[in-house]
Parts: sequence; C-alpha cells; structure tokens
Amino acid sequence: MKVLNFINGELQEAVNGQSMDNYNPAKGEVYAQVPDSDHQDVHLAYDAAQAAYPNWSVLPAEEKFKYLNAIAEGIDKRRDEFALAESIDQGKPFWLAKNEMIRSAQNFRFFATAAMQFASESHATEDRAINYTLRQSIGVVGCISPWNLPLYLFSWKIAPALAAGNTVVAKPSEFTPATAHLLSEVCQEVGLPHGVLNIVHGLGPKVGQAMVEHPRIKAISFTGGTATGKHIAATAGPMFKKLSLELGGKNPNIIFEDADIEKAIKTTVNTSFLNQGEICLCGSRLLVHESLYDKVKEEMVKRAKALVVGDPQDEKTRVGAIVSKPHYEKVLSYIELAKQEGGRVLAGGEALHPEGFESGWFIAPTVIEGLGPACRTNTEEIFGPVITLMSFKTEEEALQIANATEYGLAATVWTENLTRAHRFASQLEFGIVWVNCWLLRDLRTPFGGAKSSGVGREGGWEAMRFFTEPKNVCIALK
Ligand code: TXE
Repeated sequence: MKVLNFINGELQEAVNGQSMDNYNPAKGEVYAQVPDSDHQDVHLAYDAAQAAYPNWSVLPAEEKFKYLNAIAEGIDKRRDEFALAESIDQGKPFWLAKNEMIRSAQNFRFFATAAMQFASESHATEDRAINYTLRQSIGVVGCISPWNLPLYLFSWKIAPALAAGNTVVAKPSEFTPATAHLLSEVCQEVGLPHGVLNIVHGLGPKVGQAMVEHPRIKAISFTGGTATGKHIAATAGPMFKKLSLELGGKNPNIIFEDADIEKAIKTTVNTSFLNQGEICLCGSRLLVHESLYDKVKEEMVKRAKALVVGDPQDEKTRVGAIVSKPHYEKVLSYIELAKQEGGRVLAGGEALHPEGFESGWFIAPTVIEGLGPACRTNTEEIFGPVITLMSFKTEEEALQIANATEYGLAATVWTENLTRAHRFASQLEFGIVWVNCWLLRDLRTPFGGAKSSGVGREGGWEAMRFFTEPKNVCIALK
C-alpha cells in the first residue's frame, strides 16, 4: 500500500520526496510506505484550507450536511475494505475494526445533523437590551489523532470541525495512516470542495509540531499521550490558540459487594482487554470489595487465559497485536516493573508468538495482584492488555484509591444500590462515569477527562462550541 498526502483535493507525495516504513504489527513486517512530510506540506495544506474557507464557511448548513452525509455513506459502502486496512495497520481484530468503521461513519452522520441543528442563545436584558451570541467558525483548524482507534478518533474531530464551518488540516498517527488515506479517496469520490479537508502524513515532532506552531492555524484538537499534550500546550499557550486535549487515563473499575457479579465480570473482561487494552477508556485498575475478591480474581484469571490471541483476521480472535514495536516494548517493560514492585502475575505476563505470526507483537492478557495503589504500576498509564487487582473494605476506601491518580478520564462502577451509585459517581474525579455498563456511548454527551487527562470536552454541542468563536452582540432597545 502507498499512503499519500491529501492536499487541495489531490493525493500527493511529500514535498521533500521522503517516505517512511509502515508496519503490520501482527507480522512485524513493513507493508506500506507513508509520506515523511514536514512543515512544507503543512504550509501547502494551510494555504489550501485558507483558500477554501470563504466558500465553505458560508455554505448553507444543508449543503454541509449533504457532504458530511455523503462521506459517511462512502465509508459505509467500503466498510470491509476500510476495516481490513485498519486491522492490518493497527493490529486489532477485523470484527472490531468493522464496528469502528460503522462508528466512524456515524461520527460524520451525527455531525452532519449537528450542522443543521446548531443554534445560539439570546438573552433579553429586561427592557433595556437584547443580547445574542453569534457562534462563528474559527477559520483553519488543526486535528491531530492517535493510533489506537485511528479512523474513529480522526473522524470524531474532523466531522465537527467541518460541520461548524471551518476548514481543516489533519494529521493521523504515523503508526496508523491507512484509513485516513482511504478517507481522502472518499472525499474525492463525493466531490468535497478542494482544500476543505487536507490530510498530512508524517511524524508528530515534524508535521504535528509544524501544525501547532503555525501562526494562523487557530485551534488544535489533539488526542494522544499526556506528555505530548503538555508539549503542545506549552507551544500553543503563548500563541493563545484554542486547545482541546484528550490525553491519557488510569481508569478504575470498581465492583461493590452488591453488584450484579456475572454482568460485572463479563463486561470487565472487555473493559480490560478490548482492543488489546489500547483504549483510553479501558479500566486498568480493578477494585473489588473484599467479600467478592477471590471470586472475581478466579473468574478474571480464567477468562483472561481463555481469550484467543493471534491472527487479527480470524473471527475467533479476541486480542490482536500491539500497535508498534516501541509500544510493545513499553507494555512489556511495565509488566517487568510490576514484578519488581512486588506484583504477582496471575495470568499472562509475557509476549506471545502465535503460529504464523511468530514475528508479530503480541502480549498475553495479563492480570496482576499484590500491589498498593501508590506504586508506579498503579499510577502510570500502561495502555496495553494489563490490569491490576486491588481489594477494598469500605466505600470511602474505594473512593480514595480510585481518585489516587493524576489522571481523571473514566471510571466504571458496579452496584445495584441506586443511592450509592449516584453518591459515588458525584464524588469520583473523572470526566466520565459508567454505572453498570462500559463504553455505552451517546455522541451528544461531553467526552473527555479531568486532571491530567485533558482540557476541554468533545462530543455533541461541546465539540461544536469548541470549533466556533462566540461573539456577543448587544442591541440597546432604548
Ligand atoms: O502518542 P503521541 P504515543 C498514551 C499511551 C501511550 C502514550 C504515548 O499511554 O503509550 O500515550 O503514545 C502526534 N506535536 N496514549 O507517543 O505521540 C503523533 O504523531 C504535535 C493515549 O504514540 O501522543 C500522533 O499523531 N503532534 C491516547 C499523536 O500526536 C505530535 C492514545 C498522538 O501520539 C507531537 C495514544 C508534537 N510534538 C496514546 N508529537 C489516548 N488518549 O487515547 C507527537 N504528535
């Protein structure tokens, strides 16, 4: 496969003519070439986006709706092709990639309708004045996305940016560029006006950095690691850019003594290991009431060991390959750290080499116990198929352990006690709290984290507000 930049409606090589290898993580082999772009491509993309902005920003909402809907249909029509590309590129099981392609198309469809529905407020100031708020598009905005849910998170940013009337320079992760390339083809197929969406491939410190530093890209929406988010904030802050940062997590999954235990365990297997644990919302710290601890431990160990790890294209596979060699090594190094910190590995804890995929980057679903809440294993983001088990005696103790992290993205709570569910949810320092469910998404809800998990929220009106500039107009009535 040859991945190309998409600038001003054209698929093209990087200006410097350089490309770099892209790996199939299940095989550990190079399978594609990706443009190794730099600031020159970002500048071309900006110019194209700037030239397209005057027309796109005033295009009637219904026309924007039609284009975004057509992109959704374009993805739907080629769903299997997109899903296969995502699975080969990222390492995730094909069946999971297929679900994500459905959801990527939904992102475009959802924000297509948002373009039609978005409205602003007015305030009557007694009989003296009427105030209203104009929500105007910003101009050219930048979207930078990671490798774990590649097209899903890419579309989650691009769709609202376009729906709000901006034109876009976007960069997918250099590890997973394939579906962004296919999206460029869909944009060509549906005749999206040239320059409305521009996609530049390449390394974060080159392409991403050039986007963040560009003086006229006025807003940056970023999802990725907390360290990268800090760096972006340090660069963009003094330029007074609008920033939306969705960063890492160290999410607690809390099972109370009054939980529906079978449902809790069944979902917790997913919460822990879906997409190889490479979802910012995965629960990596499982806190269990002491009365249920042994049962939950036994079941989690049994079920983790039973998960089929291997060929992402086999529909029986539950856990695929880790996205890249550096990330695979990072996850394995955290398992070693957990052992050094005194953790007992109850399941997994090692690399796997499934038949036919001996050179791929696979890690067995791993369950660890015996670690306190303050150790590095329990406070740093691992972002792989690794969970720890801890027990608690009281609700207060559970809350204290759950909140004992610099991160605040998502928490999951299992209890059949209604009062406790509400009380506990309100006290958790996290942007998202699921009660008796996980990853049950409604695209209208605010999505994002507290503390070091980010700044701002995505989703629904939050995203439309981020991608617009509010202007108050005050008209005197006297
Ligand atoms: O992500 P990066 P990395 C966490 C996870 C992981 C860690 C590091 O713990 O192990 O982050 O992952 C672009 N200016 N998450 O290093 O680098 C980069 O090219 C502008 C959580 O692979 O943050 C890519 O497009 N952009 C997470 C994007 O940032 C830059 C998902 C994200 O990559 C840049 C992924 C720069 N200076 C990792 N440097 C989540 N919240 O879901 C890099 N990039």
